[in-house]
Amino acid sequence: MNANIIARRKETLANMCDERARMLQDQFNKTFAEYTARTAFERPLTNGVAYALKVLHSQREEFERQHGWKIKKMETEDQSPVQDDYTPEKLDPSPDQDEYAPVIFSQETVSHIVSIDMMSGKEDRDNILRARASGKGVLTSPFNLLKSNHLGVVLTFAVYNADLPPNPTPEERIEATVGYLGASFDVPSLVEKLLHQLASKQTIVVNVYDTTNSSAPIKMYGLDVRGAGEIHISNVDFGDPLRKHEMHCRFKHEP
Ligand code: WA2
Repeated sequence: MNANIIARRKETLANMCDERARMLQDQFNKTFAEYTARTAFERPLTNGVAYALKVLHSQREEFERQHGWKIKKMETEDQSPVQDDYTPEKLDPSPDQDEYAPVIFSQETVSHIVSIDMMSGKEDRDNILRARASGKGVLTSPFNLLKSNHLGVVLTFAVYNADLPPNPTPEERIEATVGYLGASFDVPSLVEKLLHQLASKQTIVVNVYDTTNSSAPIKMYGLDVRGAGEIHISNVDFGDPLRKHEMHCRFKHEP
């Protein structure tokens, strides 16, 4: 055979193989979306779950070829005020970085984050770095979630390969990391839903704060409360020892 024919055969094989690999991959994504939808009742307070892959810069080209899309950069709030036509296709490709964390699987409810590099958003990035070095579930501070633009938090767990040694050091954890499983929580709607289940809505005013930085608490839920009146503060433990939260309650009417 002449060199031309050999080259053509090689290209045809590559295209056929890529097509089949992508079909299998799409099937897997569909399975993730269906499974997470079916089990959504077990996570009543979450917006949606997604899985992002650890991709080193040296792997980017091969990754993008295999998936048939480019790794996108997350738009910050000022670049994208609430817009309904938000689609990954309209986002810019991520500039070169040492590594990326593109979302490859998602629950339907957060399908708008597929292909976005989660390391390009400050809160998501901090979570990813802390989750993989610690092996613990970690929580972000409250920030405006993509698309909904509601205040929320993200919970992240790192996924490791089988090479993770027993009693690993943070470096060994980082090395053995393959991806990140995360869930987003829309705080206003979840607290609202919860409080509605209690019969006391007319009686008390509830506020929830992130008090991790005690001199600069961040309000996560509730309207500004004017006037004094007796206040009770309850601690709320969301499972990340690095984050502190409080619920502040008051009666609406003085006795
Ligand atoms: N999920 C949903 N909406 C978001 C968001 C997010 N992160 N970040 C900003 N808006 C796949 O930690 C890995 C989910 C990130 C996980």
